[in-house]
Amino acid sequence: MTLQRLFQKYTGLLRNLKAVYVLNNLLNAGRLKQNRPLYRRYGLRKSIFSPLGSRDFRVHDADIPWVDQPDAAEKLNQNSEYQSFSEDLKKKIERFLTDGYMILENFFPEEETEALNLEVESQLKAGKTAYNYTGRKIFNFFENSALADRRFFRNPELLHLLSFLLGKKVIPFQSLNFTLGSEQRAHSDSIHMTTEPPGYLIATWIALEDCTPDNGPLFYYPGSHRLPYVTTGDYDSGNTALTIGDNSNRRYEDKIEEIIRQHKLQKQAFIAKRGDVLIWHANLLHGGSPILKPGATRRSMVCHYFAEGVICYHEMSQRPALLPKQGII
Ligand SMILES: O=C(O)CCC(=O)C(=O)O
Repeated sequence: MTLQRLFQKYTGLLRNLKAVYVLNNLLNAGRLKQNRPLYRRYGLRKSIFSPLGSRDFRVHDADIPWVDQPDAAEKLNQNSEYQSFSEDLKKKIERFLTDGYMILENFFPEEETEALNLEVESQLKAGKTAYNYTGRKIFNFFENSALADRRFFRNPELLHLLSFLLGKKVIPFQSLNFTLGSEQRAHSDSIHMTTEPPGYLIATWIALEDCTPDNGPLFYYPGSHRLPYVTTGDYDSGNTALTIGDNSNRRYEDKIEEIIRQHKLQKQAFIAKRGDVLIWHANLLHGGSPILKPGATRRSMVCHYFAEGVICYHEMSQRPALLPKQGII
């Protein structure tokens, strides 16, 4: 088992030590090398193996994703790629600007979602894959399954749309498969997967079975992507020069709850049908509803994508992201 796989199971003290991540960075030097020119480009003077966080970028680069620019809607009409999309997709892209998400109904046929569910189930049974330390998430199942990889994680039509939405080519970064709802509290992915310039992350959420109000559906807060990005400097993370604060994630989620109350954000549940895909903006607040029917399954897959040519890191754990080898530019 690689150190990284071992760490996915581990929940103890070592998780809080920045030095452990530095060691892991050194062991994965090949996957960090591409950061050297990026650090130079964005004026960052530090080792590619060092801890990395938003405090290292006191002034952000002027590059703002086009979807977040004030004249994004007007720019669309002059965009030839946009003109090539169907009328239905054009409307969804327009709504993405204001809502921070879009839903592609019935994107995957039932045979494909069924085949993926069977593969997940049989590999879990055979011990060829496993949940990580959360007990709910199966990390990077695409590494175990050509179907998960080619049809879901690297689906050409989705990659094309995601690259359009980010305005840069996307790098498939990570996938998570669930068999039960996550019941995760509201958060923005940008605290976990962060970029400089900010906003260059995007995700797909794929329903592998029908959702109901009681099997822990995904929820989200439309329009919340327009709020400022929350960083570890915005709440009492407990981080020190050498450690990540105890319960840093809980403290972050408390902060998000406060923001939701303050802005009176309206929650919406995604009662998805099998095969539906939801695409969310890097800063859209979302999470998993409580499972009201004990034992009810809610099979789904989440895929996260960074953009090429930006610095990718993990603000919560203050470390550079280890991009997959094929993503190296
Ligand atoms: O599927 C869910 O319940 C939530 C997943 C999620 O929040 C995430 O992957 O960031």
